[in-house]
Amino acid sequence: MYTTELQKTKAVAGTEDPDKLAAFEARVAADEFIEPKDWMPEAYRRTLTRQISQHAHSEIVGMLPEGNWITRAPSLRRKAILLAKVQDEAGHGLYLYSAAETLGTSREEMIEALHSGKAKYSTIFNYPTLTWADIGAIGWLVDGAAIMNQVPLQRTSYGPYARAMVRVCKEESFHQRQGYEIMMHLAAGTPEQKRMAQDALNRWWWPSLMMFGPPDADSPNTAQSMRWRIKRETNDELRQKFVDITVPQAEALGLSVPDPVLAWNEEKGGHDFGEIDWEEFYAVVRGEGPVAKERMKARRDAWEEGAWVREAAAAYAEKHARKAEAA
Ligand code: FAQ
Repeated sequence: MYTTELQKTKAVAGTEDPDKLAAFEARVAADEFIEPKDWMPEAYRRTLTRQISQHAHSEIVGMLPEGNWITRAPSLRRKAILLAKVQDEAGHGLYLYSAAETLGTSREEMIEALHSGKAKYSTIFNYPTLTWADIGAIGWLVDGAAIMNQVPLQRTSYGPYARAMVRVCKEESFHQRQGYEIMMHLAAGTPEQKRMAQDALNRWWWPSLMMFGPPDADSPNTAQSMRWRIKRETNDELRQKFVDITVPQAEALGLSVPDPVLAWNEEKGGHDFGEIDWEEFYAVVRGEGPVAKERMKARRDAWEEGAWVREAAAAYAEKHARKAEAA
């Protein structure tokens, strides 16, 4: 990893004005926020555009697995909560696209990159939601993992991204609790409901651990992103924290985490856990996830079917601009 890190630093230093680069690095090291009009190395701009836009895509594609259950929620209360949660995810996507746009890439370009398969979105949203318990498991585990990753991003070095994360984290916290509450009810319900909760945990546990990305040793972006304080903690550090917080929550539910080697390690003050199936992870990243094709088709269809709304909004804005000019 050290060699890669060194090579990357040299590559950045080789193409940028050394004085500007040094001043930029000093500001980042002093924990100052970098703002849209500030000078920044091109590689910093590129990495942020990649990460923020992929984060935005994840929020938008992430509406699909849960949206699938809005019409089948078991009560009016559950339906209202789920509807609000899915709408929140749309809002997160919009803040994030706006934050990414401040770096100079248009929303149309970002969306085109998603629809053409060039841009990634989180692997987790390529798994199907088979039962109502999956909605509980997503809130508890997926939003739980998202919070673990996003709380440090409130201190990321790019101002617009950091500020978007403050609001997003508040909402994710409500999402996590609503998911855990569903799991509490199911786990304390009939034997069949408890089985459903356990089955959802079995299916969502490992994909949730994959959300944090490849191990640090195999993560091409972590070293540079940590130095530029885009990422404040590494993939493995966050994954470990997530396991340590979540295992006691599973115990409180009376459910078992599907990992036979999971054990508390007194010496390291954390859990040891089993090897993640990285082949599965990379296959899903390549677009081979169980419902990847359905997800992308749903997104493209929504984009095409919504064209008339975008056209009407643009025509309305133009009409008002003309009126304002004439006045
Ligand atoms: N899925 O070198 P690294 C949510 C890619 S939260 C797909 O470690 P990096 C809320 C990575 O892009 C979920 N691809 O990369 C919600 C890179 O490829 P690239 C979204 C992944 O960026 C809840 C390559 O592997 N959260 O949606 C994944 O330093 C419920 C090498 O990886 C965020 O996006 C993955 N899991 O670290 C919504 C958080 N992991 O781009 C609805 C912000 C890695 O070079 C319902 N993002 N890859 O071609 C991050 O913190 C980082 O980007 C990581 C990856 C940690 C995801």
